[in-house]
Amino acid sequence: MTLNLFAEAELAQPPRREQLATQTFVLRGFALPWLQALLPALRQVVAAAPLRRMVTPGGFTMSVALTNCGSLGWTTDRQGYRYSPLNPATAQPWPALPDCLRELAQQAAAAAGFADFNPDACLINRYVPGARMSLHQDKNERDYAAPIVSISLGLPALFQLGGAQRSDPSLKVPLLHGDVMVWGGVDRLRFHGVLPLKEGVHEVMGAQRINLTLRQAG
Ligand code: MD6
Ligand code: FE
Repeated sequence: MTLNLFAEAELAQPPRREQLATQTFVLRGFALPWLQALLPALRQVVAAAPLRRMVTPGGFTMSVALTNCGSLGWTTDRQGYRYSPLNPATAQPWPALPDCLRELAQQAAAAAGFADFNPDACLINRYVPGARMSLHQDKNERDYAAPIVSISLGLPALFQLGGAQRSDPSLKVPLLHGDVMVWGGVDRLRFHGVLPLKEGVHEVMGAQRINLTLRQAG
């Protein structure tokens, strides 16, 4: 019998960790081993709390459709951005955070140097080709000490990682199916965004990108 030592060595590699800034990391492929459990759990979440294009305080309809799971969910309407325990579309609590998603987020945070991450909110963003997220800071969480764990699924995206000022130059980071980005600490308030999604069909996820961001919001 011939052993394919190269293939075995590759399987045994820990996921690659790229450092983008002092406390910003991309863990390449980190989510892949969780997907068999995670994808059915996400389907249940989305069935109970359908993805919806929400309106910004400025009156624009977002190109990204979103929903949430966890005890708090991020929403926007003409009144502003906020975290709420209820889904405004149904007046029901958001679906619970699946255990596999909490474990994945905790392990990713730990791999990036953030111990004891205990998320209470997971924002689920769905991008179809052309959808984008303009530069913003994440400032609706109560405590900036906790990191944010961001999981990318489906079509590749170009993530813009900027600085403390909107006008600072930004790094363009490709995020692929299964990649997990973790950032916090001194990088917590960096401006960031996602460039318009390119056309394509992903073999597992179809013609879309799903991004999950887990936080300690409350
Ligand atoms: C996205 N992500 O990747 C949008 N925010 O689709 C975010 O806006 C984001 O990935 C804070 C921390 C991580 C993120
Ligand atoms: Fe953000």
